[in-house]
Amino acid sequence: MSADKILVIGSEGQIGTVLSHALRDTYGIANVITSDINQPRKSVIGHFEKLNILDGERLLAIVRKHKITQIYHLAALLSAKGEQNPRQTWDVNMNGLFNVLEVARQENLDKIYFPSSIAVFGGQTPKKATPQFTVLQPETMYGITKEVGEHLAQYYFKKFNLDVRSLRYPGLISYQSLPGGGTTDYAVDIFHKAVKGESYECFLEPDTYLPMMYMPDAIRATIELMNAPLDKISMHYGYNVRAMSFSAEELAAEITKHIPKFEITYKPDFRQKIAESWVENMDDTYARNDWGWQEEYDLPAMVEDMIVNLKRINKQGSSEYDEKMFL
Ligand code: NAD
Ligand code: AKB
Repeated sequence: MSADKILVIGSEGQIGTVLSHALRDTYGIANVITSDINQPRKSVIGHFEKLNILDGERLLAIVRKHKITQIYHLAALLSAKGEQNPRQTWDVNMNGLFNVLEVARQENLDKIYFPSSIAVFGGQTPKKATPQFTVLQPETMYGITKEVGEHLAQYYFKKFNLDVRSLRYPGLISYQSLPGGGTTDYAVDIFHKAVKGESYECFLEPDTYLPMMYMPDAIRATIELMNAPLDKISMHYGYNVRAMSFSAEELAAEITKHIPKFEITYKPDFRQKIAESWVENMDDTYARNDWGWQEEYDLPAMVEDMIVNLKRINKQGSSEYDEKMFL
């Protein structure tokens, strides 16, 4: 493992802040280089490179400078932000991924991680126990870029032997970092209001079910997938991975077990239509059989952990990401 040198692209985002920390724990601070179009927060440790992923030459220079062997490519515009600027979403999500794959091919990198999403599914996809291989037909630009990205990942593996791996993440819930413009963001925002003793106005209908996952499970799934032997990886499309599914009213009910005065109201907006085009829960047999995926957090365990940690962070007087949050 000591020969691995990792570049995380999009390290300032919801996943990047937590994943970079976990990778540094595994590979050592000096072996994980973080990068983002935005400057890092002051408390981020380790080496950081400012990078717009659309600048392929700078990406190549960074890979050569640090002798990178693996890239975790997280930079993207998510579903809700993506619908506000579809063209930029295509550009960042597709050309950014293309730059990563091309540099990885030219420089003969060992492995690439590219996160896909439940956004690859569309209104024609079976909603329950959604199979790995099924009709996709995504209805957002974000989902379209994720579906094409999955095809590119499989293509680069077959054609160039580049080991690209991918997960179809559900909506991710974390206390360490805030989400960056998705449809599942309500399931994080709600906690920030609840622990402050405030009510929450939800932008989805009360009974819309979506697949969700707690960040510790998502980070573990990512690292387990990347560390699995190649002969256990039966495909380089995004693996379905399941942890929990709930509606906003079910989440609110679970929160009120800890914060009885918490109240939720509903004012659905354009994100409702996006959520309705996604699925309720996925069949993730391939992930379980191929590389042993098993979630740890269900809804009650996730809610309890979120509230405990957000209360602790609020008490420390810090609402922003900070290395201290991981202690
Ligand atoms: P985020 O929006 O929180 O973070 C994305 C990061 O990418 C940001 O720090 C942003 O500054 C950076 N970025 C944007 N444009 C860039 C560019 N041109 N060059 C370099 N950096 C750029 O997103 P996230 O939630 O951390 O998601 C990371 C990845 O995981 C994305 O590919 C997303 O599609 C995928 N994903 C996330 C979720 C989720 O619930 N968070 C679910 C499914 C898939
Ligand atoms: C979003 O809502 O856009 C993301 C995702 C599920 O990909 N959280």
